[in-house]
Amino acid sequence: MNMEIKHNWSLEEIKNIYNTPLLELVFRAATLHRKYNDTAEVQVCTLLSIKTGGCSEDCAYCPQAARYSTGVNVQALMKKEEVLEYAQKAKDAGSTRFCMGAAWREVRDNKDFDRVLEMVKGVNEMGMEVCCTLGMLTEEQAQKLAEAGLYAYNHNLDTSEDHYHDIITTRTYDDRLKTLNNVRKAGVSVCCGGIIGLGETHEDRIKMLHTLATMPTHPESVPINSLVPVKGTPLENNSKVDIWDMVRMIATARILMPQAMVRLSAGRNEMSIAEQALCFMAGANSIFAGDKLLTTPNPSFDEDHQMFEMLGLIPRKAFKEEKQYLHEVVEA
Ligand code: SAM
Ligand code: DTB
Ligand code: SF4
Repeated sequence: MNMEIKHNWSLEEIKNIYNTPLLELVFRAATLHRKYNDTAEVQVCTLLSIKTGGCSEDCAYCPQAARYSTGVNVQALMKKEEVLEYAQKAKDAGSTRFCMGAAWREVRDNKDFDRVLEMVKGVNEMGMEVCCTLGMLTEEQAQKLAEAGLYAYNHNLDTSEDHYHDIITTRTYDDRLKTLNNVRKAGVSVCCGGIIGLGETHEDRIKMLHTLATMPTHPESVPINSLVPVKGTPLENNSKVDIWDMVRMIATARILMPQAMVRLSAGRNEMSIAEQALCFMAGANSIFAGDKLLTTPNPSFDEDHQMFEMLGLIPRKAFKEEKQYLHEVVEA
């Protein structure tokens, strides 16, 4: 493990970083970003919802929860062949990571899970980094996914432990941490971040970053989502996230976890190129590409291609950090 990477951040230290005057904060984050990463490179990940809607959980932000009327069409688990076709299209469009999302509370040991394992195997064989986000996992399930060739698992903390109960009541923060631990133990790369715009305080954001940055091994990817308010969800009327809050969050995450891929995730559809450029300047180096996230709109491949040209950014190659990453897992 790189000894320069700090894991014992105090809340006070994080608060001071988060509250630094914005341009100074961006400058500090950009400086660290240049030290640890190739700033021209941005990882392009494609998301596909392989099982949509009808979820039993009550996550207040989520259009896929069965209990809210959001107009999302419920769709059973897709066929493997269909998923592999999407993966090939994503690869042809320059994506190096393919992330499959399922609206499940948790994975169950049944035929559907066997099919997901087959999908993981297929995408891995295509030479892409395979990621899944399927809800809670046991240690054995994480192990099976790893054996099938899973590269990363996305499981977000979403908000601080204190604010969690106001957003989700059907599981606990501890459940989330247990799954993350199971993923880590299986040697799978961890993708874990959160959402801003849920009605949380600055203190909540600082606490969530504290939980992430004090993990014994930092998540390899940290997605920062800004709430996409969806009609029919309890948070449909939440106000739009201020771009400066997004920049502040990304810059702080970059300073705390300098080697992580910080992902500018949900919310890009509402942002101008200039706003996104500020986020890249502040240390974001990963995006979700394709005109749909899971159920909500996202900029098209063409729009993103133009943005990359304009800003001089290049898509990062797959498996680039593999050796270094495996080394860290062994030491974790
Ligand atoms: N069911 C699985 C789970 O909850 O882990 C996987 C899919 S879930 C949709 C993945 C993540 O998407 C959530 O943890 C949340 O961070 C993000 N998300 C969902 N709806 C969102 C929204 N409306 N705006 C921003 N992010 C959202
Ligand atoms: C993450 O942090 N953001 C992505 C991915 N992980 C799975 C999901 C965003 C979903 C936004 C709402 C939707 O499109 O349904
Ligand atoms: Fe279900 Fe995941 Fe949506 Fe929560 S975030 S309702 S667990 S799909």
